[in-house]
Amino acid sequence: MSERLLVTGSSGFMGSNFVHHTLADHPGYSVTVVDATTYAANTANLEGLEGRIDFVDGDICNEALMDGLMARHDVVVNFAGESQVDNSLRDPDPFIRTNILGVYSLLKAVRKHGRRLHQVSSDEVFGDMPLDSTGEFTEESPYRPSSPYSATKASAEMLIRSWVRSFGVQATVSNCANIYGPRQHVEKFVPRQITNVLVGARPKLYGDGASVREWTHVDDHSAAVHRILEHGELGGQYIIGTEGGESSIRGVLMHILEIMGQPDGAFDRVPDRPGHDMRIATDATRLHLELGWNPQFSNLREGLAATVDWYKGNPDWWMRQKQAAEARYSQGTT
Ligand code: TDX
Repeated sequence: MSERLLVTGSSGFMGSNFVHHTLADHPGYSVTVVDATTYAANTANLEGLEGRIDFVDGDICNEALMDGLMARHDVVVNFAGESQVDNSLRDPDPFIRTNILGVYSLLKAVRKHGRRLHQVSSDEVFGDMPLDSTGEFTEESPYRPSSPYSATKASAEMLIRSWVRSFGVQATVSNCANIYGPRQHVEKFVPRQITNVLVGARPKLYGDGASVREWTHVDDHSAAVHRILEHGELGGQYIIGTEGGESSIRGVLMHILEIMGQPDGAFDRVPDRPGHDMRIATDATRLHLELGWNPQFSNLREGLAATVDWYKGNPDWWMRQKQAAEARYSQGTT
């Protein structure tokens, strides 16, 4: 019998990529998807998969729904969550609810039915490092979240750890860096700037753009999660990061401007994000050595060029959410 996989947050950027990846490369799974269709979802992301997967419209905070779903699935991969730092600064409520209480609801169902949970978490749980630092976060690093967003992701991980230890729940956690690629919501840095250029607006750089992140392509992220599902140690934690993928935000913007034929000064500086994480860098050695995962997209410029092409070719996908996202930015802290 095939393994029965439940994917939450399946209509978002990373969740939908994972569903496509699963159907293409891991035919041993039967797949059910569940999504609350918040602003971050786009039902077009799973178009064409009717008949190949089961669709459920629902919220991970709905305990009765999660209980019923876990009764008939073997493993749940949780992509559902609020993920934009700036939104969490404007209103932390949905973050507390979905990112903490939603994971609590999943834990209850997984525990009751003796199933497995994989939690998609963030490298932002570790906080940041000074810009002139050279170290990298590992799975052993202390948790020092800076924003309401990262505090809720860290909280969920704490719940999971304690459920593993106290109740023997089968769970794994991955911490990814900044993921980019096709179908990412335009509130995030890379698609925001690409679509700004496409609509004739200027890209927006927080402060001087010196903050540093590590960049991983979404296809590589999906492959890494499958490695963990297949070979990961239960109760284990794996950082997903791309060696050599570290770049300042300004550096990423310079690539985008060059790829899109813009002069390198064609952007606006806007006030910095409060509490802004300066440098986040991770060490994914455990995933490489123990599970043999290696990213396919190791050249950031090439990955960005392919991403620019996707946004150029799919204005209908992003135009509506662009207006809504920019309206949110215009009332916000940044
Ligand atoms: O318009 C912008 N201008 C800008 O300079 C935006 C939206 C962002 N930035 C800066 C802030 C960050 O230094 O770019 C960097 C990246 O910003 P985001 O895309 O908002 O991502 P970040 O805050 O780094 O968090 C991301 O990485 C970890 C994801 O949003 C998280 O969900 C993930 O867990």
